[in-house]
Amino acid sequence: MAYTQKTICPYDCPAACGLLAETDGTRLLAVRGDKDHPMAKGLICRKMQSYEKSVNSPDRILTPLKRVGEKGEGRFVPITWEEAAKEIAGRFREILKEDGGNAILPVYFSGVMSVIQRRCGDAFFNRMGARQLEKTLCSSAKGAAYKSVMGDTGCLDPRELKDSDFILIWGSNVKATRIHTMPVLSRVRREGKRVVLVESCALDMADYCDQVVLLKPGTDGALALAMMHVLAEEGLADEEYLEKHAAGYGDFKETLGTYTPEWAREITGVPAEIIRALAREYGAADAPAILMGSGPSRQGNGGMNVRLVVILSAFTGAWNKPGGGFCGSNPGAGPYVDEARVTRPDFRTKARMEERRQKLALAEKGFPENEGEKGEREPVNINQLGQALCCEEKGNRIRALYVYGSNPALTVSDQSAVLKGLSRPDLFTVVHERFMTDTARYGDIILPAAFSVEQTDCYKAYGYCTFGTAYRVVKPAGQCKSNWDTFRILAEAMGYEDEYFDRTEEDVLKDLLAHPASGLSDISQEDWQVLKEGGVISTPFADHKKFLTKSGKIQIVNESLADPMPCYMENHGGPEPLSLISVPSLYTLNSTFLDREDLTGRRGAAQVLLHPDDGAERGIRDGDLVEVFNDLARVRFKARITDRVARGVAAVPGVFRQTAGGRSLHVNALHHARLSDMAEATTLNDNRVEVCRAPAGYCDSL
Ligand SMILES: Nc1nc2c(c(=O)[nH]1)N[C@H]1C(S)=C(S)[C@@H](COP(=O)(O)OP(=O)(O)OC[C@H]3O[C@@H](n4cnc5c(=O)[nH]c(N)nc54)[C@H](O)[C@@H]3O)O[C@H]1N2
Ligand SMILES: Nc1nc2c(c(=O)[nH]1)N[C@H]1C(S)=C(S)[C@@H](COP(=O)(O)OP(=O)(O)OC[C@H]3O[C@@H](n4cnc5c(=O)[nH]c(N)nc54)[C@H](O)[C@@H]3O)O[C@H]1N2
Ligand code: SF4
Ligand SMILES: [Mo]
Repeated sequence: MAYTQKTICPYDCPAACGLLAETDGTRLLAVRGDKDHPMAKGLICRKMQSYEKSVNSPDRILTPLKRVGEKGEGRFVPITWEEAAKEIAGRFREILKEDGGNAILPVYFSGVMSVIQRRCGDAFFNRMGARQLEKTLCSSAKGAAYKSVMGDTGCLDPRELKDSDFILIWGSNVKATRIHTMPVLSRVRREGKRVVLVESCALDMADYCDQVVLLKPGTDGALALAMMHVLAEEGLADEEYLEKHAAGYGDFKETLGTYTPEWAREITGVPAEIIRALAREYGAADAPAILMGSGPSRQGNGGMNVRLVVILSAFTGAWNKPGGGFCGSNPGAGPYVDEARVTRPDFRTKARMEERRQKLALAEKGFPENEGEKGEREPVNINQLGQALCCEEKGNRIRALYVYGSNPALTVSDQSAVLKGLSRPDLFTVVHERFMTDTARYGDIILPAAFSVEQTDCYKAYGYCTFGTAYRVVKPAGQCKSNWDTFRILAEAMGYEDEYFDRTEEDVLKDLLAHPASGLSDISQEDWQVLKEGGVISTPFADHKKFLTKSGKIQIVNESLADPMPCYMENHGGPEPLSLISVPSLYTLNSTFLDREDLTGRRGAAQVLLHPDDGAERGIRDGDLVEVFNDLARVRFKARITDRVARGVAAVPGVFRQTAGGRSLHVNALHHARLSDMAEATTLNDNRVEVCRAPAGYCDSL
């Protein structure tokens, strides 16, 4: 008989929606939104409305596999878990002995956004003393920039936007990535308040805004500076508030003189009168809110851009008013749970000590010191994975790669370098996956991964003040295993005897709840009951009037930064005439959901969006097959001509399979592996390209 059980969406999305899973005890039959969820109230996106199609997909990997073809070819044979674990542990032990932990690199990112399944591999690889990964593939520059101004002060929870009287959406495709904010936008507009969009590509959002300001990518800082110039010049900045609550306002104000709207026009492409009018409207509002996405931060100057927009959000004293301020960073009072109980940084110290003991023992026996072993190497930045895998330097060579919860062959910059690295015959690659992804095709061993409904975990929504627990709904299909269970098996094969690896994921969840961290320590008995049984609770909104910075003030000037005084900074740029940016697709989530033809079919062919003037200049018409190229690669797309992108922009929605339509490379092949000014983060929106019509004879099935 069918019944329902509460669960939580595991994907990389700010909402972590509550779901009701319908099951007969063995199969997931259907999924719908949970009306009891304190924020989503039953609203979920179209991607998850048929989650059972993914969970029950005939394309799932159901047994461990061993490669028999060439790397990337996709030919494998089934093996048992015992065989797989023995081979993996054998290879890892051999590499550890010869080159130490530096030569083994674990890669995970955002496949599953929970606490236990996402982070448990850290404990296993800490125990091994493996190479560390700098996980800055998404919004780290934005987070660091926000923190540099606001410290640990929580930003607005999107639910608070209902009280705002002017909403400025700054570089966010809300319809795709923040669907729960759409009703709030309609509501404030119905009340006669305005919503303005500052974007480089307004394809999905233009219909939901009163005005669209299209600017050149990477120039957000110039627009923010010019707006602050107008606010200061016309007495619209709240000077009393800023003198009292912001550090460095006086000095910053003195720098604003040169940042006129006319100056910004040259950089942003936005007419000076529009900048002036936008600043005046923003300055006249009582509680204006800026809702910022991560797109503008994925630039060589991304940190500075965000810093300036965050400062703008405080310039009129809006943080003092309900609904006013900044939305789009971390709103919660978390971290709710003590993640170190899962990640076990102490295991790394233990591993290092063991390594040192072994070395001393060898030295005593008269063995020469291993040439390659020079202590712990710098972590590998995930944005430079291709470079790291291709590096031949002695002692720095990665010999084994273990990928889980990520599909770097499609999502990391400089795709050609990533694929070249993955193709290395001497690289031992393990991929723990649910589907035969483009990364899995390069695996030596593939382990079959469980879905969220087949495992137990807890989730903090990163864009809202909610926290929840979800217990296993159905048994894993075939021989699939959760990350937790997989690392337990591998730990046993490695001979790790720590009590930690004896526990079940349910034990770990119990342990986390028994040691709550801030945000969970003083919740009500009813809320504890919800978490015990599986469900989501609301946690308090942050206090936006108390600034959790070192000085207790908003840090306009921050002496701890390379550039203490905020200023205009250029991005990396390049010689080609067009700026290439990525836009989240309505139908997929990075490379997740590529298994779902109902979604990818509606998404259609890989497109590049061009402004009509840019199309006309190149003789490109809507629907033409085109090549987008720069010094790194040439990649084919279907052109879509629209005045909803800024002049000078080539915008690419979504992530596409390497093998789709006979293509071998996709948009990430056009991305340099350069890093941002803050947090060494991705600069996937900071690449220049040229576009031309594809030469005749091209295959037209994209
Ligand atoms: N449907 C769907 N939902 C998703 C995702 C998805 O792919 N699809 N991705 C998930 C993930 S991983 C994340 S991180 C979140 C948030 O995902 P993000 O990637 O942060 O996306 P958004 O904030 O919605 O949108 C970024 C916007 O920035 C714009 N942009 C790019 N460069 C610039 C620039 O220089 N200046 C300005 N002003 N705008 C620019 C793009 O046009 C785009 O509309 O969404 C999550 N939710
Ligand atoms: N061109 C372009 N590139 C991008 C972006 C873009 O918008 N455009 N977005 C960037 C951003 S914001 C992000 S966050 C990154 C995301 O990049 P990735 O971290 O690579 O995320 P996904 O592409 O969603 O791939 C996640 C994989 O994890 C697997 N998975 C899911 N759950 C589990 C699990 O429980 N266990 C295991 N072992 N595997 C699991 C899924 O099957 C899927 O293949 O991509 C970045 N790259
Ligand atoms: S992908 Fe986002 S909007 Fe869709 S169900 Fe999951 S958390 Fe909710
Ligand atoms: Mo992301």
